[in-house]
Amino acid sequence: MNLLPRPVSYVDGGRLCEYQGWETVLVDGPPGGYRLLSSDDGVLIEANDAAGEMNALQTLRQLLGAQAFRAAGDKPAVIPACEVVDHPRFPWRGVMLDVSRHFLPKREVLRYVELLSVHKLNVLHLHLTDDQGWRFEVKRYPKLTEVGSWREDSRFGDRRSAGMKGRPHGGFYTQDDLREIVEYARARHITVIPEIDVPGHSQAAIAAHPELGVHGGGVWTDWGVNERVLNTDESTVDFYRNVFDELMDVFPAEVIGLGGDEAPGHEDGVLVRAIAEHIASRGRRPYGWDEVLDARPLPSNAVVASWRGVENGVTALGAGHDVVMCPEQHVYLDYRQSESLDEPIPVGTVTTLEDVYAWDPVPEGLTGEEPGRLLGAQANIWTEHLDSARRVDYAAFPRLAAFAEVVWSPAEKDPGFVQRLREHHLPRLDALGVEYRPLSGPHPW
Ligand code: TNX
Repeated sequence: MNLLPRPVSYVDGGRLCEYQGWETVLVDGPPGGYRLLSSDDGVLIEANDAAGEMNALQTLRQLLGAQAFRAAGDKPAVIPACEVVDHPRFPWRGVMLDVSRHFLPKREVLRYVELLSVHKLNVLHLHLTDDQGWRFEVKRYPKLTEVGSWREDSRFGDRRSAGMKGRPHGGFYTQDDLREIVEYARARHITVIPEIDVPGHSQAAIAAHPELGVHGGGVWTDWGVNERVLNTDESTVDFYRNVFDELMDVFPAEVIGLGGDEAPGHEDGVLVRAIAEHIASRGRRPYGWDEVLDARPLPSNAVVASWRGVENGVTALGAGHDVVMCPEQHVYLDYRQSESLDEPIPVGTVTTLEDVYAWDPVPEGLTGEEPGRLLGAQANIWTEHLDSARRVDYAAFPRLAAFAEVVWSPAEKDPGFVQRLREHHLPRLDALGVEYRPLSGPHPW
């Protein structure tokens, strides 16, 4: 079976048939699901909805072979005669991309949207601001990007970049850029969820507008938890209400991220609660890292991302919130892939391809409606040490393929996963030009 993510059922007809296009009909069934039938009569897709058709087309592309992931050719293709019955396990199959620590040009973000689609992932969470860079054009406050989007890349933390001290790094997306990304993703049934991080990780904003902070200071050139956080003056809350209004104009997503993580001195949650209430008052759903539980009572429609293990997610489910699991122990794709000293980016704890694949997003002991409020999971790609698309590729793949199968396929694990990946999926990533980490070991950079 060469399909990845693995479908619910796959029946190989044992023959090949000529491929001459497909026909789609809509039928009832689980969201995102489909049935694909290929025979000498052609390819029939029974899709449960428009997303289901997109998922079926990605499977069809897999049946066409790795060359279908290069340019489209006009020579006749053959595909197996088969029946695929398939639907996703979770509605939220996400990736968080940190475009603040290192800016990724728009074309690379669009490329990532395409890669998500290939893997039947459907949420792209963009971490647009942090201490080290503000990437979202705000028309009302142009200094946020004029000042806040540039810094010296002076402490890389990577022994091989010692010679790069002091090089300028930066960039930002215009609102039109972001609308283009949203539309490109929408066409692939991927929702783009933006995040502006408050009240910690806000030094880039404070560099542009010192009155927002408890201390002044420039765009941060260090990594980690920063003591220079936002203050809770009414003028600061108003400033951010205006920023989030522009954000919600650009991003139609129901879910809007406000960060909330690692903010020393903000344990009372006053600022998070004020922004969460503002987002909810606009008919949207505030979304925060699990520290936002300190800001309770939150609007009841708030969604919580459980990153410090899954326990905070379980607490949030108990408090009635919807939850997305993204524990750092399992799905932080910035973390190193082996103990080898040759890994280019020796950060975090070792998280192998097999570790990602072995993870199950559903903790034991959930009761009542809790399993239904566990929306799914996301893999997080923090980019302190990933300063280019090639480095993001190396960190993300092939672990993201394992993650995609975890959130799509039934909970039972397939002992043949790595072999299937090697034989059938890596050739597709090659065809797509993805610079993944070889299974044989670290890449000699
Ligand atoms: C913790 S996860 C952070 C990020 C870092 C990451 C590094 C989270 C909500 N906060 O600011 O980039 O660790 O792995």
